[in-house]
Amino acid sequence: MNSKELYAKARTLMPGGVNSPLRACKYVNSEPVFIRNAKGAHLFDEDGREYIDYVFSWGPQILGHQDPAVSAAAHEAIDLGSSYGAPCLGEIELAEAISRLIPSMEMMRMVSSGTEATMSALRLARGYTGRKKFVKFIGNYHGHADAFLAAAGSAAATVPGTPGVPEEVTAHTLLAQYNDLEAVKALFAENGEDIACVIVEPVAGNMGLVLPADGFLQGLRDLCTEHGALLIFDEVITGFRVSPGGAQVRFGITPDLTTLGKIIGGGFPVGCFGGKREIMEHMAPLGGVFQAGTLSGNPVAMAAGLATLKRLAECDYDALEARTTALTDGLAEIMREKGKPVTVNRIASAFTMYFNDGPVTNMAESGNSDSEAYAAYWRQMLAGGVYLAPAGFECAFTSFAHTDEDFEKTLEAARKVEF
Ligand code: KE4
Repeated sequence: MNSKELYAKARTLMPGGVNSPLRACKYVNSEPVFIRNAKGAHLFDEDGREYIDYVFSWGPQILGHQDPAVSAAAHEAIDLGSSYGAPCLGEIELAEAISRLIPSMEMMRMVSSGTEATMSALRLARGYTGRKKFVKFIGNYHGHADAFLAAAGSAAATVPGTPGVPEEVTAHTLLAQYNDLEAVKALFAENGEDIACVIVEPVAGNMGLVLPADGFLQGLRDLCTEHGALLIFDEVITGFRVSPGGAQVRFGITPDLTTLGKIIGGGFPVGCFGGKREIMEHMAPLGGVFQAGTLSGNPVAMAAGLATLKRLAECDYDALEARTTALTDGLAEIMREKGKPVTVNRIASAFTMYFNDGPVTNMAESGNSDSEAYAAYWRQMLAGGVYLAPAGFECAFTSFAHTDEDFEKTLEAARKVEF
């Protein structure tokens, strides 16, 4: 069956025919293509078409698809068994590797998704401080646990309100605009010692990419320290993406807890939360804060994650950042030559090109983008063999597998876009 036929069948079995809303391509008024396989920086769909990928499974595949070392590690692991439900060496090896790269993570726990990581980190912050309230930022997305579904980003941004989330749950969720430190100060002034934590994407990736303003992250650090609240960096996207040690190493800010996902699984389901030993020791079975998971620390996923981090240690992040800057400068110039105002926000190998005069420093400014122009751009780039995020409020990613030829073909496809 071709993608159209597969999509029709999928819609009879799964809501919207997908297992995650973004994949339905509603934002770009399109139907999804069904991917048969992937290799390097390329995807191949069920209709025999080939695409240059800039989604990479929403971030995990920074090395490109089927990196030989990662695939070999997964094959080797699965030949030993797929899941034990008991401690295994791989959990120690991946935790050690993460702790070496992100020193603030003295102790950690593996889970199976970013949602589990952030949900558990919030519970830990509440259990550790004995406080209920917490601060998140409008347009930040921390997965779909109830408490976070207030003014969330990513696909949640397209769902007005969120049926099924009782207001009693989000009553403790305090909101501020991203980069608005004064608003956070006001929340602490009003709620002071009732705030358990501030959770933030240190580089926002779910309202499109938005960089932290100078002093914003340090300001959050200082406010949390002053009021005895925990600072949680949600590095599910930025971890090992914006530097080999994530955003906290790149910006030199130390959070109390960090959440990870995506890249650390090497394409397999892995999430992780961790931080100061003294805080983490409040987790069961040592402490009273409960969390558990059947497939946590899965040996195959651990092996793929470890192989990924080992391979990343050989990669030149600065070179990829320079190549990504050149690509995005080229895309922006082409759009401007077509009369379309665009703003590019970027860091390392992540970027968003907004159809917007800019600047884009928060969700309100991100929302001022021309979504119709993005949808037209997305559809024509897809027809031109380029697979971009099917939503204007997501990041696009380059990888260590992209070639100069891939980037040149991408620019060529952009030159053919008409509005
Ligand atoms: P998962 O539960 O999807 O593994 O992770 C949730 C999550 C937590 N924190 C951040 C900063 C995230 O970006 C995410 C998930 N990201 C979205 C896309 N931006 C996943 C893709 C999807 O929802 O289909």
